[in-house]
Amino acid sequence: MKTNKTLIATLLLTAAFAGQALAECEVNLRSADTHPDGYPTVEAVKKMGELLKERSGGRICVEVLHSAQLGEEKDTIEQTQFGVIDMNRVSLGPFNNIVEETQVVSLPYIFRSVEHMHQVMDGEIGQEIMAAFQPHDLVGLAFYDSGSRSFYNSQKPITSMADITGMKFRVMQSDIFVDMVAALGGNATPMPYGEVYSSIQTGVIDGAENNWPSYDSSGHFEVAKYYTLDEHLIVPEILVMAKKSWDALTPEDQALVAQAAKDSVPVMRELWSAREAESEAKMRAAGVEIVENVDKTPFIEAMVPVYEKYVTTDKLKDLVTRIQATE
Ligand code: GTR
Repeated sequence: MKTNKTLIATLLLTAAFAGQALAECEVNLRSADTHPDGYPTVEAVKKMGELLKERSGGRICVEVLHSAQLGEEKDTIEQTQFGVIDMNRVSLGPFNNIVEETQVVSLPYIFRSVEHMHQVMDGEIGQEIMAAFQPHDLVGLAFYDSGSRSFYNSQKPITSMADITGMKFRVMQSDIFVDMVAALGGNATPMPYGEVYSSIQTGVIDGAENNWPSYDSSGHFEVAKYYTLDEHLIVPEILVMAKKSWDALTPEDQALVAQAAKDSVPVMRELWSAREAESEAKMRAAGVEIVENVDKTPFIEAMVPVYEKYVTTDKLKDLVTRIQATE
């Protein structure tokens, strides 16, 4: 009897604490991510949530819905614009057809290195691109890393551009990437990330392109073991918030959100570097055939028509010139 009473008391106390914890969380920001739990982007947004909860005295929480629980990137972007999803961590690639300014940082070989990309995104140009999300009902909070993307396929080692002729690749949902593959002599199919594994497996496509951590965590290496380090894209990623969710916050809380997002960037960069090295080592150990010293010059030269097609307005021309001039 006594034990029962203790048990009931304990249960009541636990329930009271749980209730209190929930009640404290006045605002719960749901954040989408296509990547699995533990991936650097997912962990960085969780970290942002921890900082925010702490600094708001437990009032504002972030719930990261990873593993594409809320859908594929293109759909979650729309839902974030509508305010159905509060926050979203996405590549800038799928934004190309919505926010024109993101096209310049999605151009192949626009960045000479990840350091060059950091210089650009951490400075004035990054701020301008961030501001360009506002008219599309989104508030840009932070840019994250994504290393560099290279081609992989199930058929053969790609040692030069000529090997790409006639091959079929999946690309992210943006016209630039379709034209990029065409300029190299291949065929591209824009497709949601979640469909790539089975499409390679069933031979609908020969391969895709991505960075080491995505190639690893998606399991694509299991069905496409030839990876060529041509590093054609260094596309930054972004954490955005629905304007609707942003407007529902007080200016003080908006400042807390912005600061927590900013503070998650160095955390993300550290997680990213570690994960990139870890995934690369894992892929090598798994027997992936890597083509390392591919001559990038023909790849770079082949991109001239892509730049000509997309860099057409004065605004975009100016951005490209300033990016190229950034040390
Ligand atoms: C990853 C990126 C994702 C997604 C994916 C893709 O590198 O982090 O946000 O864009 O690539 O290829 O769809």
